[in-house]
Amino acid sequence: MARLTRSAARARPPAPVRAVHIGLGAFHRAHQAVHTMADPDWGIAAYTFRNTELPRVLTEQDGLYSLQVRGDGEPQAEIVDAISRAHPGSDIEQWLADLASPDVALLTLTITEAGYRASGDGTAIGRVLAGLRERHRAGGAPIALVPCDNLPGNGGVLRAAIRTAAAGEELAFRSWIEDHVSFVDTVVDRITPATTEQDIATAARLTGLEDRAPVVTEPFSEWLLAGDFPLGRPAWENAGARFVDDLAAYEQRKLWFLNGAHTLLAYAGAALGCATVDEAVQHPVLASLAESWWDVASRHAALPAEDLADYRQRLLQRFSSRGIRHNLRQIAADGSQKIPARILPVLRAERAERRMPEAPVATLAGWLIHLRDRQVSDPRADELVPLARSADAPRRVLSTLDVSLADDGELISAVEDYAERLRLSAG
Ligand code: CS2
Repeated sequence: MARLTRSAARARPPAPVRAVHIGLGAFHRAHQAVHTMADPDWGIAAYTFRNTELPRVLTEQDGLYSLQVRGDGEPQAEIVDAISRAHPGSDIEQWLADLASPDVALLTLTITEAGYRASGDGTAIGRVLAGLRERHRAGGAPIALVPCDNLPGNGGVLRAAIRTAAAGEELAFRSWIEDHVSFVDTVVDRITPATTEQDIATAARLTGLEDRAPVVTEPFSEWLLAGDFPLGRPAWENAGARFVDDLAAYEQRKLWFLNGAHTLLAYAGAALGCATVDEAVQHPVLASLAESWWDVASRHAALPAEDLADYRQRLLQRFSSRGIRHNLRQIAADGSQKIPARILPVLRAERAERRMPEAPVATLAGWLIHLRDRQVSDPRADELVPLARSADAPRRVLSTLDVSLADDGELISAVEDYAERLRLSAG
């Protein structure tokens, strides 16, 4: 079988690089790259500082890969041709040259929630700062920075991270950042689990070509953006992106309803023996916990009740899809970075009204069990795992997220009791 390349796939030649991406993984390839493909004048230079295998494989395939869109019927495969070049993070020279280029108008980022916390050499924020420094030196064309991670106010979060990292830099550079770098806020949505060996076999069957880097995703896709693009942008709206003035209400809907339910299912679901999202939503206890989470979140969300009801309905369908095997373990990673955005705003609002909502309590209890019993992947694991195994664990673990919640004695006992309940039901 022929290898997937531009000539084998009869694809167009690579488009000129006008966008750079950092964090080349499955989600970027199912989301921003697909939107960019809708405008043939824009090509992406994509970088990853994590997985060195992927840029090599993509380079062998001229930047191409197949996207398997799995709904209820037979999966559909399309070849995505938006990536003109793929680079490992060790290509630092190329990275600096790309960011210095006035042909490049924007940088998109998928560096995970945790990526915005760390600065310094070798971190994503450190690389972005180095790139901006080079751009300033090379003439200082403006640029738009477009974070695509699940954080409230992600444009502002990125701006704050860059400002902090730039604190020791020259004044001229710092003022240039303030005046010429635009930080765009976004809400991104497309469920995209990690690719498996079986997906590679399916890609070959569907495309007739050997593709070693396919991506599997769902039919649903959403991208909402607010902010300026001083050197222009691809016509992402051709692929359904929407440009709005204020994202706050949509952000709540996405982060609380979708990601919050994911996090609930990841922890409570694993404690009850489930492995994937579709399995968890079939479990009667978890299904009713998800409904109760959506009821509670609806009380504090800004969008009209009918919008929220439709969104919930749609989420249930998306979560139940048999085509997408989304591992709870993947969602369970980095809880310390996810819970504050997804669960705590609603929990705080409920506690302020003296209610004790079951679903957030179940999430925290499940997280505690996860930290005690499983292999923990979290930037704060070294601190969290010993705390979770200590006496007084619920209070000490919660205090790492929010000290005021840790002072809430009723909440602490509720979490403790729920963890015991989950443990007993798991048998
Ligand atoms: C998930 C998200 O892994 C996780 O934490 O909740 O990756 C989720 O699938 C996406 O945000 C969907 O848009």
